[in-house]
Amino acid sequence: METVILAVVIAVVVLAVLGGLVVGSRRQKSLPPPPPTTPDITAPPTEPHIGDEAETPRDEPRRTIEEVDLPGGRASGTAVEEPPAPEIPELEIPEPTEGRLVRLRARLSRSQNALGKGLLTLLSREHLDEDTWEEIEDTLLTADVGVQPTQELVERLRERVRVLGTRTPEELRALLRDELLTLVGTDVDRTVKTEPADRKPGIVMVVGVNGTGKTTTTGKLARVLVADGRTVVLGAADTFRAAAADQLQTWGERVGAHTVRGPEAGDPASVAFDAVKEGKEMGVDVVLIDTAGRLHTKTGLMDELGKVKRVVEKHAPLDEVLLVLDATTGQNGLVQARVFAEVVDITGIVLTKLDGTAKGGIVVAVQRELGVPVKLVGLGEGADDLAPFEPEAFVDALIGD
Ligand SMILES: Nc1nc2c(ncn2[C@@H]2O[C@H](COP(=O)(O)OP(=O)(O)O)[C@@H](O)[C@H]2O)c(=O)[nH]1
Ligand SMILES: [Mg+2]
Repeated sequence: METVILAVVIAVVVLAVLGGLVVGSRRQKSLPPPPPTTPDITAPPTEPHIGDEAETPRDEPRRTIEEVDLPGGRASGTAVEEPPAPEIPELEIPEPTEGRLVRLRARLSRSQNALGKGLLTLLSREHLDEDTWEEIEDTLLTADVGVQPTQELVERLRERVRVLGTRTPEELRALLRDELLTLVGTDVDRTVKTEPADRKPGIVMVVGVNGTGKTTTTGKLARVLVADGRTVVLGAADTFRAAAADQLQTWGERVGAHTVRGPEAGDPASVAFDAVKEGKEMGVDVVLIDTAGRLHTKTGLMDELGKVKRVVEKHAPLDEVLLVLDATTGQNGLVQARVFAEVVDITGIVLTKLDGTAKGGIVVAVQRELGVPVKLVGLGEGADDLAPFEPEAFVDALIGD
């Protein structure tokens, strides 16, 4: 009798468990979580336990192979307990630099609409009266071309339009293109000097106010050089935050460029010195030095940048000092430019964030201000969104096809 009762009890328990499993697996079916579009790397790796197959915890969708995206493409379906061993990053092959500005010309659409199209529309008016010329002037000023260049351009346009008499849209376009090109300047050497004839490595220092895009530009420039077949060492002379050096190092690792860094809050000049020293020892072609821009007083700036320059030049003279300016800051950028130019000899300008502004005329203004050519332009946050500045391609982008 007792054995019968025991058998019944066991049977009931077994049925209850099986029932639970069935319900569990049904529940699982009714729970297909939409696969997240981005992998949740914060979720702990799941380890199979008894019962896992039957029921998925509702608060934690099971990860599938597609959802796991390990760096370096080492995705695998097996869950691991240990964090993955440090990856040797796969080297990227940057895009060739040839024709980048043409590829990125659509990014100048804001400037194109505000400046190029605006001017063409105004010039196409049947009667070019005083008011229209004033509007043309305003358009140029609003695009940050600057007062002096604006007056020059308007004067020349007025004269040429008068001589022309009747005008076709093609004639006007050609005329405007010509005059804008004259303002931007076609006869200046805009190559970034990285290869002195008599020694290696070439030394480039990147300066500018915090947030203008110095580190990004240094990283992008490293890619440009690598794309052109050169070897590069990076010097992280922004020692204010470890994150700044990390940021630069990440850029370097992507293309196989070694980054020299010092202790946090260490001496920027000695990092720069060491970078050139290591570059020499490694026999690389170019050393790029990223600097800090977090300098509140002109004296502080003088002291620090001046010292970096002096110390580096114990190795060899700097081949290029690039001033990075944020095109969206307009006249403020010009004030900054002036201060930097007093501290170090700027040899080239990098205008960043031209993709986010209608003020493409700043190219003209800043060259006038410093008497130094714009050599590179930043047209986006992408790794290859830095282009050599070509006046023709730039003006063509402004006035459209
Ligand atoms: N849209 C756009 N953003 C840029 C460009 N250049 C840099 N940036 C962004 O500007 C921010 C500051 O850049 P960073 O290099 O850290 O500036 P730094 O403080 O001068 O070193 C970052 O978010 C960059 O992605 C550009 O040409 N276009
Ligand atoms: Mg920086």
